[in-house]
Amino acid sequence: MKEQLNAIKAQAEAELAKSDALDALEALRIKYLGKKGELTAIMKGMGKLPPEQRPVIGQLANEVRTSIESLLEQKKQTLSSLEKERRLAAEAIDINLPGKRPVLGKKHPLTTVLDDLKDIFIGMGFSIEEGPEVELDYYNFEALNIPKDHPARDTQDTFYIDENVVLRTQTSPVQVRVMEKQKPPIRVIAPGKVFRSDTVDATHSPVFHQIEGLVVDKGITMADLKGTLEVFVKKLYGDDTRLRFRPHHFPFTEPSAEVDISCFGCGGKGCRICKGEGWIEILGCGMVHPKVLKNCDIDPDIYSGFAFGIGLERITMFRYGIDDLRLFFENDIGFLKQF
Ligand code: 2NM
Repeated sequence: MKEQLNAIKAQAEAELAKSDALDALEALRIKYLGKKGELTAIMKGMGKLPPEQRPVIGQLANEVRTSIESLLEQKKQTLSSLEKERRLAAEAIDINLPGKRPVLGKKHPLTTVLDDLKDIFIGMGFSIEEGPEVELDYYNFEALNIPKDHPARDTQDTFYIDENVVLRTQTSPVQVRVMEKQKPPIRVIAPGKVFRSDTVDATHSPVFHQIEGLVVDKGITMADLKGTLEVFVKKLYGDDTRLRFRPHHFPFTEPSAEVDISCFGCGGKGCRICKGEGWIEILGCGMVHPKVLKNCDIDPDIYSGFAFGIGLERITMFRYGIDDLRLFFENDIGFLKQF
């Protein structure tokens, strides 16, 4: 029996040494140590031994068992770590490969210019106000001293939702809402989309953007209007830019003016950009009409104010030398990538 046990030990050692996978290892464990295994069979046969041999063989059998167990455990550790290394090698990521660059979008040119404009006016103490694009007739027209028979109300010019609701044709209704809820001093700009029933061409679109400004306080004069616009224009187009105020008419301001700036293309000599004029029209403005103040419950005998309106597409076209307004709305990546 002693020889048998030693033979089992030697055989187990040899087979374990050759074993190279975890499932093969498990098969060996069953073969030698399992219930029907070779060692178990010997242990079971111990009862037939003469009594004096039993402890000797018993001890040897236990030693063989322990030795095989510890060999199995060692081998299991080795194979597990080999397997882990193999898996790590197979799953390895080559960090030398160039990554995929995320495609970064860009600001739309209209947004860039609007952001510049906001910065300039915020720097002068203005705050930014927004309001509804679908607006009551009252705020879009009536409160702004544009009566029922005014040509601006023609269905040719305005998108009507119903008799009392329109798509706003300017952002002045935002100013009216501000004057209703907030008493002077008021210093706000209202940027946003406006809508007119126009046919699309290089300089017209039924949807475009305006920035309107409003200042109301005691003692506000045309000089404040001119000073504010001069600072704004010089910050946007450069310190050499000159301004020219031409008398004009708006129903909501009195007096009213249109403002031209000296052409940034030629400095005033006349060129293709200014069509030989030397001047370029960039905005409309005026002193808020007393009736408009009264409509908002602001006393025109105590307070006065100025307002102005700037077309965002127009000043953006001048800034970048864009000659067709439709480019802003076509989402042509080739166009948008240039800014
Ligand atoms: C313009 C030109 C002149 C204007 C007037 C007002 C309000 F609400 F205070 F009466 N807001 N904006 C205004 C004045 C707008 O756009 C060319």
